[in-house]
Amino acid sequence: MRTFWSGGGLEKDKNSLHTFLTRFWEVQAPEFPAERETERSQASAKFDDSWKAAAYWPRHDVRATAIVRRENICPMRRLLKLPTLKASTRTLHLHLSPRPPTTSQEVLLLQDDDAYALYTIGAGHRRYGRATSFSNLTGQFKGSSSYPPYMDGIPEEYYSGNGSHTVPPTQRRANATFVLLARNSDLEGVIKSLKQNEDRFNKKYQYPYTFLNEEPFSQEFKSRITELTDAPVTFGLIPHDDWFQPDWIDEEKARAEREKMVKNQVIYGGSVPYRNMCRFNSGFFFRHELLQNYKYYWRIEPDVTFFCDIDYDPFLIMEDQKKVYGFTVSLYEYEATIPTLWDTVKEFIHDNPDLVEPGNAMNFISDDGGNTYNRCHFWSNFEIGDLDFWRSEPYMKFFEFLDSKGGFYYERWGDAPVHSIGAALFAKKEQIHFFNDIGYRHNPFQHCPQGEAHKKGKCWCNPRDNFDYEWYSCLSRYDKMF
Ligand SMILES: Nc1nc2c(ncn2[C@@H]2O[C@H](COP(=O)(O)OP(=O)(O)OP(=O)(O)O)[C@@H](O)[C@H]2O)c(=O)[nH]1
Ligand SMILES: [Mg+2]
Repeated sequence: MRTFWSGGGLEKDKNSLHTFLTRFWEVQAPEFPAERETERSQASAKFDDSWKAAAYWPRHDVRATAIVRRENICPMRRLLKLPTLKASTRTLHLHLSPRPPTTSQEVLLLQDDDAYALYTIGAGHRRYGRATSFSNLTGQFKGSSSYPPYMDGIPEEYYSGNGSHTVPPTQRRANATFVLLARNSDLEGVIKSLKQNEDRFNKKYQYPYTFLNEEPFSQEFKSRITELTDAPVTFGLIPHDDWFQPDWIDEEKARAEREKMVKNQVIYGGSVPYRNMCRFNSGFFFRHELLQNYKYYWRIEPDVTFFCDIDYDPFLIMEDQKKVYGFTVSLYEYEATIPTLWDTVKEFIHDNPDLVEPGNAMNFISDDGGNTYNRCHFWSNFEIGDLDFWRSEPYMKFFEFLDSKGGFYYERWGDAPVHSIGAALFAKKEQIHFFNDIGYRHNPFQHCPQGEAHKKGKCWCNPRDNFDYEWYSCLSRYDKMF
């Protein structure tokens, strides 16, 4: 038996362990506790097993059989110091237990026929820290790039000093704005989001706000918003043709499809304004005249929650690390809203192979190299992105092609899958960033930073309520790409 103690942040280790499990082993047939049988069968019906056990860890007791990938047997034997792990041994029994000796420690028990090893990871034994943390173990398998870059955290120099309430106006800023698309009737929800954004982040940084609407904003809307912030605020009108259903859409056909969706209880299935909104966000907002001179944007929606202090400038991370898209939650799209979307995407790729970026994030959106769409997308109610990326030739051509098929109206293509597929095809995977330290909720899901990140951001969300590795989340697919 051998015990490894980790001194790194627990969260970092959890993520690394997760990568470790999903990346180097194929974890199969987890046995869920009896009381979770319903979830187990739902999960098996929908998703592959490889990430399932890890997705449930560490909140539940999970037993699973792991098949060690052949090429990893030797390095594993060395690293885990399991002398009996013979080259021929590929099956291990895993026990991921939520009941270690203390709450800050988690246990991973590996067993094969002859031996077992007990690994405890936790924050309590810093003396043995670095050399034995799971982050380091995973790093040793494939060099430092064997886990997603976000797990390294935001470099310390980006944090403004503890207790400082403002960032000097002379300090470097990005060319960036918040973007809020809203109706006058969204005012109360917008106020809630904006006040939190001010308190958690923008009071210090003073980035401007850009509001967009297809109708003029009311005087009440404008005054209630402007009194919330010292940052510049502008209110823009969306050009008619960028918003409303184009004339060339066959309205009879579109109406019939809407009625079908209503009958099938597809969310927003009967709504034309919702479709206008999805199409506008997919292909027009970044071309609005008020956004022309900006490079980066942060999208905010009504009624969202920001849980943590953001003491660094996410826009500078985007700029300095050449990121083009940032997210906090990812999940599966409703199939009923996008029946022909992927075929259309494939047609586009077939006709424009040169536009697809090498080193892209195809593995996030497809499990079979692009043949089918796995419905994973980044939840676009939160986005920090590069406006020039959307304005670039590949994405513009892509959007025009999708739009020409009419799927925004004949189906109900969302801006979330459209942006996500665009980002996955035309950016390098490293350019898509998971903002792990931004605690965020848009009902009904939330990302709550774990461990050190939770503490650092003084987050007020319950760390147990975190969507990251729940069964409907796609984050493990994102992790697996690296
Ligand atoms: N100007 C304008 N904005 C809209 C309209 N419909 C939606 N929006 C905005 O578009 C964004 C997305 O709309 P939501 O209603 O939040 O859609 P959702 O996030 O998919 O669904 P829920 O938030 O769960 O209702 C929000 O910022 C809305 O304020 C509209 O008809 N006009
Ligand atoms: Mg919303």
